[in-house]
Amino acid sequence: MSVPAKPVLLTGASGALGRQLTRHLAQAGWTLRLTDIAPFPDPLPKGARFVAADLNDGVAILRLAEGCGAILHFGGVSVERPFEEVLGPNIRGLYHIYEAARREEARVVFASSNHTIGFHERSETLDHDCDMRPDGYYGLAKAYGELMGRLYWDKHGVESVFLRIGSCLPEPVNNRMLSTWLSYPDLCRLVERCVLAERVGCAVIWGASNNARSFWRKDARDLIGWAPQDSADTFAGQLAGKVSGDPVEERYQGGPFCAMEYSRKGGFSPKHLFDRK
Ligand code: 15L
Repeated sequence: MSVPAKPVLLTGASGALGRQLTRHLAQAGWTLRLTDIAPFPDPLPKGARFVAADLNDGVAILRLAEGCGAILHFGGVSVERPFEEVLGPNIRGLYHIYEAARREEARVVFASSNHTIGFHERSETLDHDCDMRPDGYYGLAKAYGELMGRLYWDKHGVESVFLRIGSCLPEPVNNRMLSTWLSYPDLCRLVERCVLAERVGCAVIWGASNNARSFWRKDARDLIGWAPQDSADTFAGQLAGKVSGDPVEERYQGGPFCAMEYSRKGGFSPKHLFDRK
């Protein structure tokens, strides 16, 4: 595997995905600048240094990005939370990341999420250019991030890859994840390609392994040269019946995030004026 010419900044390095990426990319010989608001819990691998920082602190982010050729932005709140908790790290923080990328002429690989489109029904198969239908403040902030990247591409030529990550865990744990699961090795290979690909422009990739039950179809994977090698299909026997029993959760792609604080009255009646189906 090749090594990028410049150091790579990874935010959210102390989180589950950040730790996987750190191990994998350091092993491949990459020079990594790691950051997170929480301390890095593992021994620091060769070629990596860690500086704790809050994404709200624009000056700290600009300093961290100095001389970097790519920013892997995996930091911020990673689950559904009240708006005020999401606002700082996920909205203001994104602005700091994109300002740093503009200054350094760096490429951004943004850990977006399936929760940008969570209110599409599970019966739909989506392409990268489908409507955004966020299922909470977290998904909304990820949608904002993708649009922020679009703005910086159109106005400043900052390249971005938006990874709409499904469920990135060691193994799928329920029926929904037979569609949404992304293995750690597939994630690592995907991020590698996002950085090493010659040109990416402003691209969306569905972050899911090669799952037969996938909700998602077209994206920019051929452009960056990535094909997932793992699949949730091998877990189908044990997980097919593993459902929550919540009708909102089971109806929509975003699953449990859709059901949180759900208060729409009248169930799914077609009488709803704004129902699109
Ligand atoms: C995400 O975006 C979350 O970060 C993660 O915690 C999972 O809930 C995942 O989506 C999912 O939808 O399974």
